[in-house]
Amino acid sequence: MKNNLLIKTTVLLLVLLSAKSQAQSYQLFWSDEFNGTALDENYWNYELGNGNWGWGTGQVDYDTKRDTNVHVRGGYLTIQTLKESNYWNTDIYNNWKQYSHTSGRLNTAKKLSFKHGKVEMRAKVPKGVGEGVTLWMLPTFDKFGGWPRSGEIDVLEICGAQTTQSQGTMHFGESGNDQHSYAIYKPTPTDLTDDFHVYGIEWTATQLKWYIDGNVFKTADISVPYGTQYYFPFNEEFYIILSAGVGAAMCGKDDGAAMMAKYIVDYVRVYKTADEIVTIPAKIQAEAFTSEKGTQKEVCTDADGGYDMGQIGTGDFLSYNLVAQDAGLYKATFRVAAGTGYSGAIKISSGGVQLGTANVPTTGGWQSWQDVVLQFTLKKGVQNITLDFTGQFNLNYVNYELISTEVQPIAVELPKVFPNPFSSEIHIASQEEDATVRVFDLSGRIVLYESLKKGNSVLNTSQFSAGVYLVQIETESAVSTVKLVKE
Ligand SMILES: [Ca+2]
Ligand SMILES: [Ca+2]
Repeated sequence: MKNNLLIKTTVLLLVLLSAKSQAQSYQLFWSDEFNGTALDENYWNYELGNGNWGWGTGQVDYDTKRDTNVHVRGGYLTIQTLKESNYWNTDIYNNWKQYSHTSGRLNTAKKLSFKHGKVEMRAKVPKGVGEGVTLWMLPTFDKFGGWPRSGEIDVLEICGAQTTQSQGTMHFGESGNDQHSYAIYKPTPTDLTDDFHVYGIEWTATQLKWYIDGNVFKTADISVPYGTQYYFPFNEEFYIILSAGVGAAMCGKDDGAAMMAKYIVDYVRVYKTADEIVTIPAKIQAEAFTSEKGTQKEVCTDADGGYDMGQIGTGDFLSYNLVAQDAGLYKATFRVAAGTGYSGAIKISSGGVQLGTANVPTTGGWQSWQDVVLQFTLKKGVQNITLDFTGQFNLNYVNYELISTEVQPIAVELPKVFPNPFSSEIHIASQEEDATVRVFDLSGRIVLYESLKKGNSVLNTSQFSAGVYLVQIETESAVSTVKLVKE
């Protein structure tokens, strides 16, 4: 008995210790405390209108960005549903006036996507027949196809007529054959509208866990197939949606009472485990992506060894969820290789904003590595970096260096340099007004120096001897270097 108790105690202690160390390993990845005076559109998008059949749920409200429907004040985000008295007039330029209700709907698509972590929102939800408020998540890239194939995670769904409960759900399955699994939390006798509560989800590679005020009410193992046929699509990037509305099939019609319901959000926070938060400046290996399309990891024989991402083709992409420690001007060095006759380009964007395009030259071999450089500014904090590819080449890593914490204008498209190999001429197509070109031979000697105007320029290279040259083009916003071969 005594030994048994000791074992039980030890096991319990180990469980507690491991739970504690897990809890401790989370760090804040991103948060909006709503302390400003306007919605932070670096991370939030307004979704306007009524969507297709009331955003797919039968909601009757028109979502606007009017201050009366969505505002940030006094440390809170408020989304307010309003019953409109003067709707259905003929003012086609104010579309919301054709709807009986207005409300708000926000998402973080392309701006704050992430894979795994904890999402927590402290909010006070509204009462009101027909009202419905949600915090939910959709996949950024629909990797497995349209809804519900690529999944949906509903952190909270609360109907204004039934505010003693919240529902947590996950959707997956086949088109036209939605599979879902849900649980309802009833903090009886508490009415959720009485006070603020913390609504959260913990999301790992193997598990989804829903909780309110720390009370877990649903746990789903997403590491095994659901039933005998459905694989869970949740190991990809998702983004957050916050919405309030009226008349969704789930919450019913409004009862005619004047609606002044307020969905008041104190904060939304995203935590990740320390090892899943990747900060820049740093060298980011191509294979450390969070989502990808069409590429394949392969052994790399470049100086740093490891792996590269190969099989890159037009339309493919790699995405990374990084955190910039400072705002400022960054230099990105893309380590690329392209076999003879192959080349391409990398369009880099962050938060949906295009930062620039780096041209990838032929390097003469799929493991013959070269640097291609691009400069651009980044804001401080979470970066949803996407590398969109054209052409065919391999990528080993991207080295992000902070050049200056002074904010610079965002780079425009880099000049194009061709052909490669060249003989008596090099052509340069530049989108910027003033640029200088320096051509170096392999000993580092400048063999040509010219200023360029916007448009197409031709450099006479007939006097160059055969061999390898570096063509460096400096514009106001960027310095790019490509390696060319004279035949
Ligand atoms: Ca707040
Ligand atoms: Ca690599």
